[in-house]
Amino acid sequence: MPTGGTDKAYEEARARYAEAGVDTEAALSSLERVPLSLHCWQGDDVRGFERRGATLAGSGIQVTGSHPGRARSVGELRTDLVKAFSLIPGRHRLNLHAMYGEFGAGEVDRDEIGPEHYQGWVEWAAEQELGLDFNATCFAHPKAESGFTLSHREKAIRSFWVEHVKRCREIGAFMGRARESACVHNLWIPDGSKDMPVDRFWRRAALLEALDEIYALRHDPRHLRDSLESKLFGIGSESFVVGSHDFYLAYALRAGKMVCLDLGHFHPTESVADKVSALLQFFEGILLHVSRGVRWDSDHVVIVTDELQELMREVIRCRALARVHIALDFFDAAMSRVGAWAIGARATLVALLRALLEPAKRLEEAERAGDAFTRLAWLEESKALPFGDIWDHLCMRCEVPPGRHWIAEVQEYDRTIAAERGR
Ligand code: RNT
Ligand code: ZN
Repeated sequence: MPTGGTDKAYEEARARYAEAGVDTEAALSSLERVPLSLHCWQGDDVRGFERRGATLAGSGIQVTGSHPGRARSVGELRTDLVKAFSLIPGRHRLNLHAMYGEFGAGEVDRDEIGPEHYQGWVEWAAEQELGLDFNATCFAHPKAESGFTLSHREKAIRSFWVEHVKRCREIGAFMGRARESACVHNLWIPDGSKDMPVDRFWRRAALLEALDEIYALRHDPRHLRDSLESKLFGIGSESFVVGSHDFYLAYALRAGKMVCLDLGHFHPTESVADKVSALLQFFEGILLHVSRGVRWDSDHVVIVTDELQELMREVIRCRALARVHIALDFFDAAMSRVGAWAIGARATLVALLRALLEPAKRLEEAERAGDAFTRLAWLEESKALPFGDIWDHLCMRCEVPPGRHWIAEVQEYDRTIAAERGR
């Protein structure tokens, strides 16, 4: 193992934090227990393993870039995931989409899938000691190309998607039972339109009816937790999205479900961080899709932005680590797929660790005393604490490359993969 941070550097950093009233050991052991749900779809540019082959037409999402080496089979995807996990400190989860089942030689349509198609993933996850999360795939399918699924005008198409999502919940429950860890099943649908519709009401009534049908079957919460993901707009759904934040917020509260907050799905000046303390007054749990919006794209590779930092601070300040499920959601075909996973997951953990290392006591005391100067001064002062040495120590404790060493590992892996797989 290459050395980036040394024990001496850690001890010095630990003393600096202690002067600010921060216990770095406590922060590290909290962080080590946080599972991130790593999204399988970064590994193959959201293509999946269906025979038909997916196109993202009508889905409102798009993958751009032509860097070689995307995973073309379940075997390649697993190899890449093992590499990615070896670069991310801690024990994590894998987030699968329905289109990533193992369907054998024949064509299995979305309304025909069952637990048997995910048995291989469950076995692999057991070997790798990973929890599993799951998502219905209501896009990249001929019956989704109009841009509508659960709120489609035709009853037969709505029923097709209702059946798909019901089966996905059943598969999720199967995964949760098998892995003895509740599977989060998240539902995102692309439904929306490019131009202003005149009948928004009908679409939302249709979606409501479909959701009631989907969630009529209650699964054991020890196996399955449901969440619903809203969006503000997508490519081709600029004027209207059926599943808006208001719609799902009201639905989830009534139905006892979670909402999923995707960082790329809100107005650019709207603070997702600010929603955490509001929603946790009413919801037992929430799901985060950690992503990065840039202009019209909601899925750039995650980096440590102020927005991400603020979100993680709120999770920690609300003492809500046990109630907030943290999943990643981005896709980029312009760089090493494994490298993108590593950047995004490490950035999320960096933001979390920084939040855990906040001089919380000093800040809270100052705030309670009405001392605005001391509060702001400590927020600024904490920026200069030697964070890098604590992070490196964590990486070494978890036996993943610290410092800059992970970059060379990705470069080396990428060269080998590119040579083997090509474009
Ligand atoms: C799309 C949503 C959704 C997808 C994945 C593939 O805007 O964010 O979560 O990215 O389901
Ligand atoms: Zn998302």
